[in-house]
Amino acid sequence: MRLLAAGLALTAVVLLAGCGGSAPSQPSGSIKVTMTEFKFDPSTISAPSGKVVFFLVNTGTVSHDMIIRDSSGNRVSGAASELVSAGDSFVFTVSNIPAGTYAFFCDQPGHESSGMKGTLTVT
Ligand SMILES: [Cu+2]
Repeated sequence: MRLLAAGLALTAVVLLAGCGGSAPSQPSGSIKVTMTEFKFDPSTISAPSGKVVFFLVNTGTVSHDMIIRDSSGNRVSGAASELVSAGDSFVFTVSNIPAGTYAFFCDQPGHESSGMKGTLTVT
């Protein structure tokens, strides 16, 4: 009985480890953006208005995110990604963005001022 419990616990650990390693693959039609310390690549992005899907890939060593601001400096509603851990990727969908010029940046302390920002042109 004790052996069975140990076996089940081991199975659970293996299953959890398997889950942690499954990063999403890039959705078709998405815009791949690589995040490192401290930049986005590319930092100049163009996209058609409406639904825009970013595929964020963090190849750095600390967590990063991506927030979109309009030309007035206000954050665009629904345009903030989750925090993406080092080595992880995240599918960041902005459901309805109007044409215009936007800025994007990483909201982690000090990252934007260190250069982690870019320009998004929506046409
Ligand atoms: Cu960052």
